[in-house]
Amino acid sequence: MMQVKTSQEAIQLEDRYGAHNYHPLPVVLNKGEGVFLWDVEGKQYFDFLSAYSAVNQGHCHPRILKALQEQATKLTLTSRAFHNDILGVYEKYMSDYFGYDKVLPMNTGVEGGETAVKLCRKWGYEVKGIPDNQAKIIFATGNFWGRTLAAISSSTDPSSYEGFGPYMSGYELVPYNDLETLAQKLEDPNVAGFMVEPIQGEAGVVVPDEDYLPKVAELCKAKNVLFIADEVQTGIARTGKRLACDHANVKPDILILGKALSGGVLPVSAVLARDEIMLTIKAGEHGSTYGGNPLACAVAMEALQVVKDEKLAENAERLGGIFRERMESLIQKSDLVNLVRGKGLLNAIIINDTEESSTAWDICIALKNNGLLAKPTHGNIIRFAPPLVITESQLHECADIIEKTILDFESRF
Ligand code: IF1
Repeated sequence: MMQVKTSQEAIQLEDRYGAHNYHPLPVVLNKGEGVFLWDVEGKQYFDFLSAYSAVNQGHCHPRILKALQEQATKLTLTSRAFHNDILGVYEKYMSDYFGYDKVLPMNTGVEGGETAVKLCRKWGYEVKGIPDNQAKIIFATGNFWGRTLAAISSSTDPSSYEGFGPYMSGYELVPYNDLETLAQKLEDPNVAGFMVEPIQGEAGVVVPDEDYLPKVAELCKAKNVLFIADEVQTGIARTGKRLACDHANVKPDILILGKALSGGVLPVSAVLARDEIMLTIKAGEHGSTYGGNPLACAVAMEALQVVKDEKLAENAERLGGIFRERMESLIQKSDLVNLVRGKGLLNAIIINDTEESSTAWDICIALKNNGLLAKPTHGNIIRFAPPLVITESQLHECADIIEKTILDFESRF
């Protein structure tokens, strides 16, 4: 097999033979361990993106790799045409861990979202009694739940939806964190569900008011509408609790998980719901070749056990507070940073420049040169999301790098 010798060579190969559907930071990685990544030339970095919160347990976690390796020598895939000896064990583990009657296993986060939308519509027709093909699902502006046509049909970000129409019908939009508009939309008897991120990731780590999620749950219950929480990015301890919804003590009717459900080892997603909702989908009405495969089951159970055993939610809660304090003190010293926001170890800083400016990107290049990898989301916002296994001293070391980089950057202009 061909081996690249330099970063340059790897980038050239991707440019020539790969679709140009991403614009990555100019760094070529070939090793990951815990909070660290190394590039082809051997330079070490702190990972402050965690593959968009898929590597909460740290890169190549030994326990998760061991679970993968052991299962891989026994049985990797049966498809759902037959039973196997680990799927039921996994389904019970997930139902107990998150407190739902049943789980529908899928692979990517967006397949989880698609599954939630199909369950919600089916429940709308069979349980709520919405006339056929009239079911509506409400989404919040600024949402991001993936790249399929059903997902981009709810998007308000032109870079997600432009050029891919026509779009899915039966969707309605309300402003995020706006209860009044949501209450108005819920008056429509054909509304089956409201799908929302407890904290909007791609929109730039937008944290809603304290009372938003509790009121969403209350309004949905009052109008017999399903509250669907997309915890693909905020779940699995990222925001300092098992789920971001746990901060608000609310339990969504449908819960969507992905990313760190597998600790960054292979794509695993899941949708959880009570029987009244889950059993509206009958045999042969939904599924996926790899959904719930034995490897995914083994890896996901170990990935979730690691979250519990290593108290990753508690660590994220504690260190997230310290990180935001460090950023607040940077804001005092810098005209370039306006604001820090987030929960647990899902945070972002807002750069004092226009969305169109390259400032945030240029700062991320400078951070890379100083040994820390992060990437802007939406122009002038830089997301900081390290693996939840980071230690307090490593966190301070990273905050030092961020502070030094931004103050040096500022002094140059
Ligand atoms: C890209 C964003 C983050 C997600 C939420 C579902 C999905 C995602 C809340 C779909 C996926 C990823 C997708 C990736 C970049 C990244 C991302 F910038 F795109 F929006 F994290 F914020 N729900 N987010 O964040 O999960 O199908 O990807 O497994 O597409 O560029 P997926």
